[in-house]
Amino acid sequence: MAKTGAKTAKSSGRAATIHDQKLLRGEGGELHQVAEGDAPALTTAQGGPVADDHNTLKIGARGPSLIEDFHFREKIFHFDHERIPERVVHARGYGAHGFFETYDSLAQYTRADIFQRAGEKTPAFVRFSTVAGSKGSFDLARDVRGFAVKLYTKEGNWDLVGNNIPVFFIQDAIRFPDLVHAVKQEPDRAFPQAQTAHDTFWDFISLTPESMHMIMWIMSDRAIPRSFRFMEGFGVHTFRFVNARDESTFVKFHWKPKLGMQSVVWNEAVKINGADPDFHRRDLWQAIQSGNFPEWELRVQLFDQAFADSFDFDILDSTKIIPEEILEPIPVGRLVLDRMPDNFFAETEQVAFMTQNVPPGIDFSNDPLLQGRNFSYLDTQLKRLGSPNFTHIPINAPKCPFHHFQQDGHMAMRNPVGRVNYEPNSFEPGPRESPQRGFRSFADAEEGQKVRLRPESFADHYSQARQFFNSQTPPEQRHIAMALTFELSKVETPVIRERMVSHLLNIDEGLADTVADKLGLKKLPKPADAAVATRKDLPPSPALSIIENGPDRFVGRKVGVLVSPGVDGDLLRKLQAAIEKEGSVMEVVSPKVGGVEAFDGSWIEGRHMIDGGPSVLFDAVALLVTEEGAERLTNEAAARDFVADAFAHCKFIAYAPGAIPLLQKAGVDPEADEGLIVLDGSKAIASFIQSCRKLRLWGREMAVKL
Ligand code: HDE
Repeated sequence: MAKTGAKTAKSSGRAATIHDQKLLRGEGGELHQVAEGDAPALTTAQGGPVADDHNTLKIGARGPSLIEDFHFREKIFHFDHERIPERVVHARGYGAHGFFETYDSLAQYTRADIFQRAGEKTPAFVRFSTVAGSKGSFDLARDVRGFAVKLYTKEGNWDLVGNNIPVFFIQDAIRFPDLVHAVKQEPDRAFPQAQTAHDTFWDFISLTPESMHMIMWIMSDRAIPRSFRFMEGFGVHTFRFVNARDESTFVKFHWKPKLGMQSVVWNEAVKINGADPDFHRRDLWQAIQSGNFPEWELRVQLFDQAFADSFDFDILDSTKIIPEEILEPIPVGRLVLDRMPDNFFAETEQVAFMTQNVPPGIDFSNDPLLQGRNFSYLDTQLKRLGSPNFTHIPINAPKCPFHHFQQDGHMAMRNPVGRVNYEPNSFEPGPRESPQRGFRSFADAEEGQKVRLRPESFADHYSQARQFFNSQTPPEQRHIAMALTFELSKVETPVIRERMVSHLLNIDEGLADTVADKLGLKKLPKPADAAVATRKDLPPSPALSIIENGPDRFVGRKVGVLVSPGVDGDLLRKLQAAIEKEGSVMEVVSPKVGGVEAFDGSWIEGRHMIDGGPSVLFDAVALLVTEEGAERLTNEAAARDFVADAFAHCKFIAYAPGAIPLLQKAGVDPEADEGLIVLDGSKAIASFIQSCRKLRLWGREMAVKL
């Protein structure tokens, strides 16, 4: 019986896979002979060479499997344990390596080594993320983006665990679990995924007036960024710099993207999520792999206690900003991302950020949100990574020398060597504590009673919300109104919608009116009564608008060019040259992905077929189609959508005269506005590129009623 089984395995079992066939062909013999020759032998995790990786050990070819099959057992056991818990928030993220370069010495303010020498380069790892969605959710959720930076300084890791929005929903960390429960999927039905547009979120928010400033930000275009590369980042809390004389200066950290800020519109975001759920990941991957390294400038707002005392709001309150017009952020260095991780899990998934990782010279303020975070991040790493030895994982290990006596525990990769694992001791000269070089907490004088109180100075929840709204351009204000309407239209409980409108009345009456009208409220509710009396009318802060601070450059952006057979090859090449000269990328969208033959007989390679390359994936589009091609494309819904969406999303559209039938069939008047540019030569190409620098033609928006 056993004899027959062995024979069957040899003759039919192995030859059954492509892998085997390839190897057999290569050597013309047995599988193991090939493995021992050209390729390294496959082994178990214990290092034992494996003879057969495709068939479990059985009694006969069709018989039961044997427990004795240690290779199968090990392989399936390891597979069954591949997942670790996803982050409870910020589960979906994407990271990259790079460096931070210090501009000038900041020794006057801080003794942190990273800020002592001009030109000093410090290795960095950054992880961007969405907050609410699971690991596999889509990139264009309306959400805050995490902007977590790990700087491997010579005095240990400094983690600046920030967001792309400078304020937060709550003032005290004790409320965080409730906030997160409310935003995540509702517990009975387990939906919606990665969305704030549901009852429990807006119920919590409408009962939490301190969240109103943040609500303005997350209902703005900031929550649907075009790319990680075009986002700002913020440390959010007030921190401290402490210098060698133990003097403290308050500091707020800002990251400014070199390529300027840019967002998408909501209708576009929804479509991107379908067309390419990995849109932000792919964007960062492509940019870095092609050598276009994204860059941010670190700027700091520095202030002393006297400024803090004179400022309208409490600098310990994370629901408030210090407007840049009041306190100018000073550039202190730049962050460049220039290398993707070798392995996503090993680096991006296992990276452990902790707000409490600060080097000597950087310290905390009493912000109750920050204080709570300092407590939370260690727990979360133990839960996620499973052992107190998570600092042994290379991505989390410091890159400077380190010496301590922590030992043992699960997965200990390195333990103190020798006899001595304690200090002080009389056997070894070190390591020893170092009052001079070590971290010394700023010796702030504290006294008071133990209380659970929110300070009065945290009470004004509407002034800065109103200031943010008033600082937006009209299209941006419209987007906020539409976002609120969309979100609240998904709320099924009418009283929650009304409660939200009653808060909006305290922010801006026009905004409240519009939202109430679009929601079909019969009459306006009474304004929410929480602390309205304290509301101030603050001057607008132009720095808060994305559109006002547009880059006026098209570098780092992408143009999609729709082509048909017979396209003018020369014009296409000229267009490509102009786009690339601008520092942007051109991708060809063609009826078949292989490409098309141009009129001059040259072959134009396609990057996408029309279904796979909708215009939402691009910043601007060109329609280089012949009249015959255009006529044919009018029959394809994807081609009509390509044009109609580009127009509706206020993008610049260049078109060869032959494209007119396609424009018309898509409902776009070829002469509707200056954003439609006839492409009939080099001059027109230049004017198209010039227009693209504005990124969008917002003047069109009212006409298309986005
Ligand atoms: Fe976090 N946050 N957070 N957070 N947070 C986490 O740590 C927490 C807050 C932020 O890419 C967790 O490793 C509390 C503000 C980012 O790996 C957890 C509070 C800001 C990331 C945690 C806050 C952030 C996290 C979950 C209220 C902006 C992703 C997984 C006091 C300044 C880091 C993890 C990465 C992640 C706790 C509020 C930013 C549970 C208790 C405010 C960018 O520890």
